[in-house]
Amino acid sequence: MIDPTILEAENAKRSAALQADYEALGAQLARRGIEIEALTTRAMGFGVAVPSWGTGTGGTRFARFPGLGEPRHIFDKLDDCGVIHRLTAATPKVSLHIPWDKADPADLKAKAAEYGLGFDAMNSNTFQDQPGQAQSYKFGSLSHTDAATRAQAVEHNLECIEIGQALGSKALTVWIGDGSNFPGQTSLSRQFDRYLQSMKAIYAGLPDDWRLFSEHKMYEPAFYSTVVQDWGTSLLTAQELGPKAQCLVDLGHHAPNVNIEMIVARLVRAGKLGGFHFNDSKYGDDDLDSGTIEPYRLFLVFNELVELENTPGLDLSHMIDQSHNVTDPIESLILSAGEIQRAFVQASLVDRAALAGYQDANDALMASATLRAAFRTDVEPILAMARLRKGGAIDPIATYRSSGYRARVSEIRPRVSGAGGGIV
Ligand SMILES: [Mn+2]
Repeated sequence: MIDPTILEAENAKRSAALQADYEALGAQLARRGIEIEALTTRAMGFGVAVPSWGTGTGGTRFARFPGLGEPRHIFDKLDDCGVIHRLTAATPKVSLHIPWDKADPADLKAKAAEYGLGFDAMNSNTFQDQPGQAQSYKFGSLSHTDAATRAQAVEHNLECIEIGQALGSKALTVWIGDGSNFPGQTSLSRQFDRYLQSMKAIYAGLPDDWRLFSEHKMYEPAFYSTVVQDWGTSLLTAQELGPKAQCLVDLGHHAPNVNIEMIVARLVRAGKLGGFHFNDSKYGDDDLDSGTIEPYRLFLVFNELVELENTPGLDLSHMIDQSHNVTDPIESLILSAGEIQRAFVQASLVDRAALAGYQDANDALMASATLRAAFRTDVEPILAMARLRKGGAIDPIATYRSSGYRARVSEIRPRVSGAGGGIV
């Protein structure tokens, strides 16, 4: 997929500069009492899952403008995920979406194995009607007033678990579009009761070593009320279901200015943080690439995670969930993986002893400055060295462009019609 000679040639062009930058940063960090090799080891151990659906071009309610060589099916998507992992060496897993990615699990496993990829959380889909489906989700799925519709939605989630088990996945993420568009349209409490009842049926079908993630989102497609609208409802759900149920935080699914790092700290405290969908947003959804709007907030989220990383039982699924409308999705996912890894490494070099001292002494200025000193540190040489040592690219975007991958696949993948809106 990526010609190894091109990868080697691209790395050779940059290796002397990287070595010099790495040594300079190492010396700078050593003066601060930080061992650069320890950070590089942490960077090498960090991984974030790519969403299969993110490899295609997204869209809005208004239109979708397809790109060249878009994946036709899950096997093309896995090829694209393989390219991303080959170059970044930081995206070892793929998160699948059913039914969009439905195929023989043996074939999926074989294809993923070609690229050394595994599978992160499975994602169910009860926000769309599929061809031939008996009951419609127009007025909801797991919380629908009609028992047969709820049963169908539960059954679909159980099927996602079954497929995931064959693939080696260990979690199911449930996000529903259920809610209402008018005040009075639904009973807010009875609708939530029905949702919980359905989730309990899914939970009952969960293997012992699996987790069930509840993902909240403040609005859309239900524009007046959404059943799982915030982390409070998500936590309530996870607590009511049991120990295998946890919350998934999608950074874009909050109102602007919401203190997401604080939500993260609270959910860890409750033993209920299961994972993330990373992205960024200017307004209120998951539409933009990680680190493009509020890189400091991404850092602050990781600051909490690093501070709490030794919490017993904490086991997080790091996943990306973005909609790529005007970029090559592979390039967006490559850069996003790097931005997420960057925030992790920057948070790892916070002087925690100094920070705790300033906090205890109520020295707000120095506490804040301590965080920003870590955030200001350009850790790119660490990220590039981590990639190089794992066989990836020092500059993954430049290498991807040199490889001609997109032009090559566009010859065998026909352009998908741009008519109608799109969902990612
Ligand atoms: Mn999401």
